[in-house]
Amino acid sequence: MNLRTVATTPFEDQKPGTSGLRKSVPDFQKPHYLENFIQSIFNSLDGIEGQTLVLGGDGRYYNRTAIQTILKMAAANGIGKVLVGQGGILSTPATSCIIRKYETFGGIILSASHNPGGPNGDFGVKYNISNGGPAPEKVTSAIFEQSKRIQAYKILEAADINLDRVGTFKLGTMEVEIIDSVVPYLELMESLFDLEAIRQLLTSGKFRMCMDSLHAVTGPYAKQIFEGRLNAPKGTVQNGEPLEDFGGGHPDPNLVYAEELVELLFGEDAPDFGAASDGDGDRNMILGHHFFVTPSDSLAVLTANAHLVPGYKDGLAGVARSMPTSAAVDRVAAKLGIDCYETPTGWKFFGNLLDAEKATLCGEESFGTGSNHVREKDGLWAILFWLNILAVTGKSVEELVREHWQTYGRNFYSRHDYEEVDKAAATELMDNLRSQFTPLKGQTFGFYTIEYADDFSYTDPVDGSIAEKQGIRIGFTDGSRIVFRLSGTGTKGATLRVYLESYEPDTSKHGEDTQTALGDLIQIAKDVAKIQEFTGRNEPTVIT
Ligand code: G16
Repeated sequence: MNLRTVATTPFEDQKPGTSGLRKSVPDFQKPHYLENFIQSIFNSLDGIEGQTLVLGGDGRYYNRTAIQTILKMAAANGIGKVLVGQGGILSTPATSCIIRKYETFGGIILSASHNPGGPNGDFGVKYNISNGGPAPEKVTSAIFEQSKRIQAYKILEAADINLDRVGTFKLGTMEVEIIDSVVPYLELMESLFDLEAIRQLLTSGKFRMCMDSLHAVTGPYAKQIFEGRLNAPKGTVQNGEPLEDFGGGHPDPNLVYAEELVELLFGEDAPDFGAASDGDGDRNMILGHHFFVTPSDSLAVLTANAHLVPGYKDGLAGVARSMPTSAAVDRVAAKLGIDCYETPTGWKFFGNLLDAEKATLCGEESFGTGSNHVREKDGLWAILFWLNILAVTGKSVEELVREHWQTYGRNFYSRHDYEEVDKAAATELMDNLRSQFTPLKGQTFGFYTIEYADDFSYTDPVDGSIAEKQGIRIGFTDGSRIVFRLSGTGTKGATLRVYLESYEPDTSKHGEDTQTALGDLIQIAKDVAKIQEFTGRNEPTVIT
């Protein structure tokens, strides 16, 4: 076995985005591209020699190839041991769970999350730190700095490791342990939820559920949990076989991309409960019989009912939501008398709040919900949380949500995405909005008067770090909001996200269609941001 030091030159585009480095597979296949980024991670981490790392991915195309390369580079860089998910598969929340359980130095997750896969799809690399969560900005910035001045990387010349056999192997002096990742994850779920109550619900003959893994990473986990441990009928998990191209689908659990599940839940003879998760298993979508739960409402409902769930029955330290997420959870927090934190988009911003025990539950409008049990959002955890509440209350999803609105009022909420627009035009649109902050204040559009217009900036209450320009907010005097952001996870052009929210306390109006209720705000957003003028588009590509 030979240790090689390979000369290389920097790539200029290795700046991690909202969640790690995401590029197309052909980008990652460029000679030295993956190696440069991995070496930059190793170079940026002090004291990594002799340490243990976790490594796995969502099973997308290039996962296995990348894992073999990373293992050989880890061995050449003096890493002591790497724990790898069997078959190279590890969901993002399971990776977080394993980092925490085995107290490893960190972990590398190979995923482009909800982005499509396959030879022309996307791939991604994310580094997680020892708390199990995404690397904070100071770490990702250090990695980026290393990537700009890299001149060489180290790699061991060795045969590939068999990723499919559980066991311990040697790669040079480094140990590689292939582990079954479902077992530690299931153990963690056992410690949080009343699985017996859920099992009784699922086997009662009176309740039917469908879980759609969208041919992505949660398939093996979901089958073992729902059809195995919880005795749900075979076939409860659909699209449960992880495929390298996700069966040609877009592994994003929303109303547009999880259409098979949506058709089922809104069709004739629909089941009582439907759920989906994304490419790497951290996102979730919750559906009831002919009913969609927005991620913002989901966070609020989980918070209001957490006392019914064993792992959270002693109360919540606090809650946190990303800024564009609706304020539904704020109302629950106020009633419970706990703090509610508003962070920038990106799960990494919750890490400090969770570590400092300031927040117990966290959530984002982008179909992410999680808690302090790991340091990532967790799709299957959210689904089990919902099932636990349904099992204890005996209510339907719709009943729970409607009763919630009766108590707290309804935050009508929607996100409009304009995908793959010209990057320069999208940047100009944002800059143009910024230039209008002062004149916009006090302007009236029909019933709505603008109270403030600003750029959201966040000071972390734990370490004082500051994140600026985290989305443009336009707030109205009645509490309604429009938020504009450019996505940090896309790989083609730019994606303009427009988040719309209005609050309705009047129960008699809670049945209104969301897009109708938000109609005026939708038009104001288009006019104020001059969306058509800058992007050439008048309608969004995805509405959730
Ligand atoms: C990532 C982050 C989330 C963020 C989402 C959307 O999710 O972990 O915190 O909300 O991206 O980000 P953006 O609006 O910038 O595209 P995931 O599931 O892609 O890892």
